[in-house]
Amino acid sequence: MFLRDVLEGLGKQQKTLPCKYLYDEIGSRLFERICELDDYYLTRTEAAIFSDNMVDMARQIGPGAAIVEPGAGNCEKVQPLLEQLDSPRGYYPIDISPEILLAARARIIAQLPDLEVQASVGDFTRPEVWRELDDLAAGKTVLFFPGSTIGNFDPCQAGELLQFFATRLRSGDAILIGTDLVKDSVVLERAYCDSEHVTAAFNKNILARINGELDADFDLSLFAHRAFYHPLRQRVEMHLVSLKEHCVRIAGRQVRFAEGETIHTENSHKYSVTGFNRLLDEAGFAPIRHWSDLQQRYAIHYAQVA
Ligand code: AVJ
Repeated sequence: MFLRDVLEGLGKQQKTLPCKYLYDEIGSRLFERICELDDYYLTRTEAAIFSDNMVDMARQIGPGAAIVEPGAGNCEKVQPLLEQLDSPRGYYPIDISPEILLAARARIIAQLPDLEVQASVGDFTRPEVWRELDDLAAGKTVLFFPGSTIGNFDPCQAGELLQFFATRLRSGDAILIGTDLVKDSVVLERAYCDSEHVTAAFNKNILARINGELDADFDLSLFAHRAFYHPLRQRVEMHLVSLKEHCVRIAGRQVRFAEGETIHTENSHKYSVTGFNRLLDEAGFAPIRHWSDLQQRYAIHYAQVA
């Protein structure tokens, strides 16, 4: 529950907020704008890897596959794949934002009228939303998990999530998953601290959301966006820094902020190809191959349930 998660996160020594709450309708739209920024190379690079290798990927997946997409959002990335695949069985997007998901579903149905499309609204890390997909007709299922979404989870949780995915699948089923690669910290930090301040607005929106939904009085002008690469943890951390000592009221409770104290709002983990293959392997997916860009900024992995 939102209130419980917020109070729990802000009650910790290092204050945190679960990053999934960044993605309400406004947050999801801000994130779409981030994806179009020059500084945010991830989306563009991934799209280029897909378009350069789509025929190859469709051949690797083979005919009659069902595509399940956890965290599908606007479902735009999957479209070229669905068009390239040999007679796909169906497309099953899952997302927590019903507005964006249902609009996307209508668009896909209009563009690919012969394809079965069934959208599930919910948190894809919870078993409930997968129950509706339990009886997908026999045949190969491929999880489509682009966008480096897996990077939001720390490696331990990421391994657990992949394992959770693997147990939802049958032998021979597969995952097509995008990961941002470890690289120069200047390039990484520019991607999360963009010159147009869209990421700052995206980060602060979580406070606006708490104000709107939980009867709180965060003053957004008292917080600054901060993002930095942590080389040992191999992740970009996103924080909101309190600019002075003050108190915030949330649903009748007081939360105190010291000057310079931060709320840790998101992690974006980076992997090497070998590091990610190890994670896949430990989770029950045999890594088959990967595609990357010339600059080795980003990788798309294909792995199969043993
Ligand atoms: C949606 C998790 C892939 O980590 O790059 C982008 C989220 N946060 N800018 C990422 C994000 C700030 C994004 N992912």
